[in-house]
This record gives sequence, C-alpha cells and structure tokens, in this order.
Amino acid sequence: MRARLALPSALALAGALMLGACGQPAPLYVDQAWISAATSPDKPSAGYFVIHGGEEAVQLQAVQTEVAQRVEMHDSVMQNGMMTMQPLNRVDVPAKGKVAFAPGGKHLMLFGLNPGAVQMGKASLTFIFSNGDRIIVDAKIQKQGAPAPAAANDDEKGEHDEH
Ligand SMILES: [Cu+2]
Repeated sequence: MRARLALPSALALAGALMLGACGQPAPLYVDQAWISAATSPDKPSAGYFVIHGGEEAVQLQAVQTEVAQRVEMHDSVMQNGMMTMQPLNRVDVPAKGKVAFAPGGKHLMLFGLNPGAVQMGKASLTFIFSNGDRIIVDAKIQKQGAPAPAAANDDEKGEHDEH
C-alpha cells in the first residue's frame, strides 16, 4: 500500500511545489507562426499562427512587422457561394481559449513583404493585445505553395503535397 501511494503523492507534491514556486496564471502566448510568401512582391503574402488565451479574455488589436509595408487581419467568409475576405479590426481571444489563424480562415495579409526577409526565411511579428501585452514571435517564411512548417501543421488533416 505504501509503495503504491508513493508515486501519486510524489507527483501531487511536485505539482503543489510547481504551483507554489511560480504561482503564475496561464500565460497569453502565440506560437506556430509562419508566413506563406507570395510569388511576387506586389502580391500580398499570408500569415498564420495560434493564439493561446491567458487568464482573462483579451482582443488582438494588431500585428506589426518591420519586414512588410502593411499588415492587415482578415477573415475568409462565404458570401453568396463565393469565398471572400473581410478585414478584421480586432479578434477576440477568450480566456484560456485558442484562436487559430490558418489557411482557409482568419489570416494576416502582409503587403510589400521584404524579399530579403523571404530570402532569410524568417521574420519577427509583434502581436499587440488590448491588455497592453506585446508579444514578439519569430515566424518562418515559406514560399507560397510550400506546406505549413511541421510545427504549424500538427493539428491539420488532409493536406497533401505532391510528394
Ligand atoms: Cu486576406
């Protein structure tokens, strides 16, 4: 009995210590950021990422980057049987919720993406939230048509490349 209890109580103790040590609420963060670079610099490129909500509901107000002239948040909506894009001024992030910007849905439009950044294969994005948080995330830049990077592709199904 003693041996069987040892492991769970050790885990419970570790858990309690972790909570006690940091005592931190769930953080608001962004990950799996990537950019699908347009084939030509005068066409907009698209950006994708996942926001993980913290303890309180917030709104994403803007995304900025030094490697594009302008960044807009868009949603893809079906209108009269046609897929169109709608600009978003802000995006709700529920407490402890998850908001994904993904192909076919919400996305960033990056106008005038710097070809140098495309060459480098990455860019830094700054996410500005209504609670004052500014979160800086590195986004991998892929050429348009290339699949999402492995990390960003985790919970997507049915995407196939030629190979
Ligand atoms: Cu768009």
